[in-house]
Amino acid sequence: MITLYDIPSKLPGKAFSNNIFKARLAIAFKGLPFKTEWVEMCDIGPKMKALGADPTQTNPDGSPKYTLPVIYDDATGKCVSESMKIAEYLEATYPDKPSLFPFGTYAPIHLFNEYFPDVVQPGFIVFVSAFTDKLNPPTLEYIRRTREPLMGKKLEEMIPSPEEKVTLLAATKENFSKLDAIYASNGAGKMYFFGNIPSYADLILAANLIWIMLSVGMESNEWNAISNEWDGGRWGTLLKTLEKYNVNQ
Ligand SMILES: N[C@@H](CCC(=O)N[C@@H](CS)C(=O)NCC(=O)O)C(=O)O
Repeated sequence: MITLYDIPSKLPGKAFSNNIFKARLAIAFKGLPFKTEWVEMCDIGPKMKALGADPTQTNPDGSPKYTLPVIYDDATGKCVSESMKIAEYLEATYPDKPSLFPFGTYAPIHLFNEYFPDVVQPGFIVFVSAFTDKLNPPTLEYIRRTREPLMGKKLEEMIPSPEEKVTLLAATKENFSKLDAIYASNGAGKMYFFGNIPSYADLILAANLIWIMLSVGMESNEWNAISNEWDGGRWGTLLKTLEKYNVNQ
């Protein structure tokens, strides 16, 4: 059984992180049974170190930094850190399950993974700042402690004004339209990055759409616009076919 380490929030499904949704969707897409172990952000370092997970980044003081997602697979005894490495591990270890990298499409999917953060970048602060009141106190306190000194301001001061939000979302919409043209180049009716075949590229997109939906609120005008109006409803339609992989176990 695979254990997925994820950060809890006050939301009903607890999960909220875009990077961790990538791993959650990838495990479910493969059809593998798994369980979630919830780790508040302040506990990621000590818990992942004790588990023997690899760090993924470096702290400002030069020490190794641990991030989630991490998985532990008791069938192989392996611990894997970092969402793309997790997808590659699942593909290599479970080749007979539905393919995350159909026809060996590793390079284009790596490219997509590098490119995608630029698509959401203008709206990033809008989306992350909306989670502040949805986080559990230990995680919120950790974010304050680690981010406020770096940014030189309080979290509350990082929340964009309603006017700024409109501008940032308009810039995000423009980026999504460029991605829409890329998807549309496959031809009419072809929903996925590789045409009719879903892959990890689409899961990267779906993970971020779920994160955006939870951030702005499923019932909000923003989510209605993003899912039903932006790019002729492409993103909402795509998410409808992939949200079944947002499994909470
Ligand atoms: N490229 C990494 C990014 C992982 C990442 O930044 N994870 C965040 C949660 S979304 C984290 O664990 N942060 C811990 C921290 O900042 O201390 C991946 O995709 O796995």
